Amino acid sequence: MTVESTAARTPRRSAGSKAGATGAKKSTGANARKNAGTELVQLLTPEGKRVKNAEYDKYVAGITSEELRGLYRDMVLTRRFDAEATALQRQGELGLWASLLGQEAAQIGSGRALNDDDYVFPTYREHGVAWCRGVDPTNLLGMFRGVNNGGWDPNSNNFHLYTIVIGSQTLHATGYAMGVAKDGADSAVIAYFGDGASSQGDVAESFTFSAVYNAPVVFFCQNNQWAISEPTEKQTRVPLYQRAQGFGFPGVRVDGNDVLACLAVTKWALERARAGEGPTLVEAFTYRMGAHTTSDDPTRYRGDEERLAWEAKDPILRLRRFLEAANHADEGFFAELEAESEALGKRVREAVRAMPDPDHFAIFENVYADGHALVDEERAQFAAYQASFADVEGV
Ligand SMILES: Cc1ncc(C[n+]2csc(CCOP(=O)(O)OP(=O)(O)O)c2C)c(N)n1
Ligand SMILES: [Mg+2]
Repeated sequence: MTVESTAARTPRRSAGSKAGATGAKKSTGANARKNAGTELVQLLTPEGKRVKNAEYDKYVAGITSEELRGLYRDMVLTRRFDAEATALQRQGELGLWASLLGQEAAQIGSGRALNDDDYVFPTYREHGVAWCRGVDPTNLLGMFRGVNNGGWDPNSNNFHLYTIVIGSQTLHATGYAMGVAKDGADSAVIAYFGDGASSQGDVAESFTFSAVYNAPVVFFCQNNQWAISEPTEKQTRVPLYQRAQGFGFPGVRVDGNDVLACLAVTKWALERARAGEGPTLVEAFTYRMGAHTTSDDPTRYRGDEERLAWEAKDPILRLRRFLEAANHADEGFFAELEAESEALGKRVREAVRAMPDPDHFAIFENVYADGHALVDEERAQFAAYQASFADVEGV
């Protein structure tokens, strides 16, 4: 992250100027404090019924049928891609996969709230956000196949590389956001992390710095109830969104399986950031429907009842119910989407199988701008190691 990379952005609006792309009135600090007491922001019930919300309705007030269908399409295609990646791992085509199953609304809702010049710092599970940023899904798979160390250029889509070191991307996001503010740029930054990551020192440090420096960053915590096999009760004695209060900025808990609520709350938080009002913590209350990764077996530590209860709150099903009941989509739309999903699965499968193996020595490139004795030594050791296989084959 260079300071130059943020310098070209448009000038920052002053805190007193008119807020945000939606034209909605910006929230005041008093509103923010009021929100901190809200238990769960929900705009769509699990049955797909639209419920009114005095604070957040305005952020989705003008949404069209086409945009609603777009959110549905995003969630369905993301789920299809994710299912394909899980299958590819089972077939030995990927080394590992971290499924987002169940978290589609949290990711698509927040992802679609972003402007193009906002910057995203993801974990390793943000496949839906990547989709919203226009990162080709096949590019997400190279690292999981072990053929590259990333798979996309972060600056092409303002979507940073996946980060496996839990919580560390919140520090990167905070530093980047401080740079954005210093540049006077009119954009915001969003950092994704999990309930387990909330226990990391890096996250606490990010909260402190972003609050004190009024950094334009949204901390988007997907509380999917589990950190591998540890339940959220092992991370915190208070609801996670309430942590923000102690750092001096607002926190909100949103129904993470409600794509409309996630869109609205994230828009609100991003507008606060753009208007110079500093950080916000959004806790998207959701559920990891699958295993932590394909290396995990959740039947070892949680029962079926919990999963079944969350299945009834499925994010895709609830939007479908709403679309059908309110005549936003017809059968033709759902049938076309089904065909598009299958085509995506096929494209992903073929792309993964066609990925070339990397040059074994590429890992030694770009470590230093000029050569380095230690890297040269390691390269030579590695060459000898590779050659030892050739000997075995020759026997
Ligand atoms: C610093 C660090 N410690 C431990 C791990 C091992 N680890 C990988 S994922 C994970 C749990 C993360 O849980 P959470 O933050 O809730 O995110 P989720 O996987 O549920 O999306 C842990 C402990 C790691 N990758 N990095
Ligand atoms: Mg978690």
